[in-house]
Amino acid sequence: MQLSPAAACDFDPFSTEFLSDPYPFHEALREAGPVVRLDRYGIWATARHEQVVAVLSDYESYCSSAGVGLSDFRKEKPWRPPSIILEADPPLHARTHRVLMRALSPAALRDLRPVFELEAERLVDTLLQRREVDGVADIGRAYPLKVFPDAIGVRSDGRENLLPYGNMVFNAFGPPNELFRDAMSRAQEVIGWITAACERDALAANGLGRSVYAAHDAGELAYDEARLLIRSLLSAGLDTTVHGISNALFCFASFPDQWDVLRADPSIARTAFDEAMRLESPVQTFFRTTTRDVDLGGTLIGAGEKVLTFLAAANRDPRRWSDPERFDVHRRTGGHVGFGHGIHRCVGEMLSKLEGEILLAALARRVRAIELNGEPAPHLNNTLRGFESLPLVLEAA
Ligand code: OVV
Repeated sequence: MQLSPAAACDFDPFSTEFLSDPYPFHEALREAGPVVRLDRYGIWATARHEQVVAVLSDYESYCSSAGVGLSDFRKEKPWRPPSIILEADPPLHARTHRVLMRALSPAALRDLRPVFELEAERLVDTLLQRREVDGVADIGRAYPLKVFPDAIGVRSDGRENLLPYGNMVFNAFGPPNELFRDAMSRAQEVIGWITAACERDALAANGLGRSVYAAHDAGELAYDEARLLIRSLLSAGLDTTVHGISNALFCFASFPDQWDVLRADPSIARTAFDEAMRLESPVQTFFRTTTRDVDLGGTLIGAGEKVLTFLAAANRDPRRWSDPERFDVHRRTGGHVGFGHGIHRCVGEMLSKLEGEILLAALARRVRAIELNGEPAPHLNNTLRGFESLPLVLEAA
């Protein structure tokens, strides 16, 4: 193949302007070529589905152990000890991945369904007494903040540290900008609480967290590795689902005909949630680092370079999706990269879909209409897309 120079581009994908409304920038990035050069940070990037999948499929050429944010761990000290699953390559990754996949497998999650359903019904009871609600505070945060820490077995005191920690983690994948600095303002106490909450004795005996320590007891992991995997669950498991659920509500408020489709058949709630994760992906971006010279979409990239993959742009690439901006709960969502792709694909996918499916189905059975009740306010984060508030009116069925 003929190698061509990539288009240079001066967007800052971590600026307020970009993060507030990324989609016009995503389109420009996709149209600029299969690979672009982002001069401001001296990095490569791709916003097309084909190349994003190519990068994420080839974990030998595009590694994670140099960090999956802008910072190159080979040159800069990471802000915390690296994750031993997210920021790791095989063979370490294979060993830790196996443990978390088992801890979060469908079999492990089976007993959670009735608990999640009960909590969803309780939440809908209180929502319908109110009519005017905030889709973020009252639903998107309220539901995962109850069911997720309970499922893991996190201690009940101090749970208010969980979202600030996730906000730190996901801002830290970007540059050290104001978002990052603000998120880190209370870092010491938040990290202190998280560190303590990851210890075996801090976890409830019957939670999913303890099953990670069972792998330590079986000799698969060191104690400190088990602790770091609990930290991964607490890092990745809450902000993502908070925004996932809030963003799904935003999709339905923006496409009211699709709420009618779901109400007519709440059994499609899981696909509907997945379609929302395609259209309004909570995790917008991740980086990889090249381990050798590579040809990506006809552009030569040298070894040791950072490559930014725009997952959310790939999820709206018209080369892959028909009518990509349309929210269609009957769409065949397979192939979207909102949960990633390849060996690093989200290990919490089944847990997040259990939350999304159960909550959307409970709402669909009892809410006739979801309407916007004011301007949604974005929650800006260097990696996550979501809302700070989402004023809604819920009409009882
Ligand atoms: C997927 C993800 C996001 C953030 C943190 C982690 C993983 C982790 O392993 O700590």
